[in-house]
Amino acid sequence: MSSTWHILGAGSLGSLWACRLARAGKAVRLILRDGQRLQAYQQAGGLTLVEQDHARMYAIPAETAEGDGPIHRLLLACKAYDAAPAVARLAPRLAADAEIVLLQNGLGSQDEVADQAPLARCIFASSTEGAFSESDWRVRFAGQGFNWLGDPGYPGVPQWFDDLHAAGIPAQWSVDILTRLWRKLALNCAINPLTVLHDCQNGGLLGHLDEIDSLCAELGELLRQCGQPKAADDLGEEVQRVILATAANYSSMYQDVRAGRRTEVHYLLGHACRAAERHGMALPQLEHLHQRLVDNLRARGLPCA
Ligand code: NAD
Ligand code: KPL
Repeated sequence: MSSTWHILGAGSLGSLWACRLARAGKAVRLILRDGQRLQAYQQAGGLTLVEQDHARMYAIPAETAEGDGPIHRLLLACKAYDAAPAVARLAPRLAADAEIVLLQNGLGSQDEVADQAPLARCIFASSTEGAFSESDWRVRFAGQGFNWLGDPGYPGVPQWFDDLHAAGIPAQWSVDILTRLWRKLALNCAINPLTVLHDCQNGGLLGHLDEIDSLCAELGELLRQCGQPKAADDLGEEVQRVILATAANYSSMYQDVRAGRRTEVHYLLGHACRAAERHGMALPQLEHLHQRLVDNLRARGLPCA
């Protein structure tokens, strides 16, 4: 099996992973959107990773989805709404033993990807690392964090897992990756939409703790109904801890809305509301929050799914 890391998406997290793996001497190839992006990348000469005040360029080879050769190991580092279409384009190149690492936040996109690549092993990831693009092909590592990876269908650790440690990517194999993803989704549902609706930093939500408490109660009910009771444990307390620890930050959804970018609402609050509906649950606070967010996004001319 080839040991090349194909990385789709040279945005924030994709570039962060690509540069660290390349720095550790691992074989990496970027997959870019189209010929125009490929040409622009080749003119730039590589990806630049900025850590504190140190910037270094990595001349990582790149191609488009239509490039040659089979793909055995794919890191999918695009937004949740781009994940399934991206894999559909790559499907003809996926080897029979292909493994796909899914870096998407939220839930729902993982199943959409699995539908496009039914033979591939899909490994789900949940990341608390932070990175953002300063400009094209230049990414700043903005926040130390951690990565949990796991496969809900099969507990075996992939043979390449040590590549991550060798590359300085903090990671742990997790047999309860779905619990982690649900917990993060619940935190994002309790915090991110309200920062958009109240137009505030995370800390601004300290003035709306009643609203957050009732949302957390409904989210807890939903998690238990979805077979994720551990993800519901002390949810309200953790939401408050995260709000305090990130009081001066703007949530990722707030930043997307402010920049006029599409949000991942469909895979966060949207996913929670669809799961509640599937279970025949009435969760009025959550549904009302979703409706207010959808109206807000629509009024700004942004996609609401
Ligand atoms: P990003 O928008 O910075 O990067 C995504 C990249 O994928 C873009 O460059 C885009 O052009 C590219 N892309 C999309 N479709 C493509 C295709 N078909 N072919 C080739 N390239 C394609 O996004 P990001 O911030 O890196 O986020 C990726 C995922 O990681 C999201 O789900 C996000 O919520 C999650 N996440 C991000 C961070 C962070 O700090 N940035 C932290 C935790 C989780
Ligand atoms: O993950 C976050 C985000 O902004 O997306 C936090 C900081 C937890 C807020 O929900």
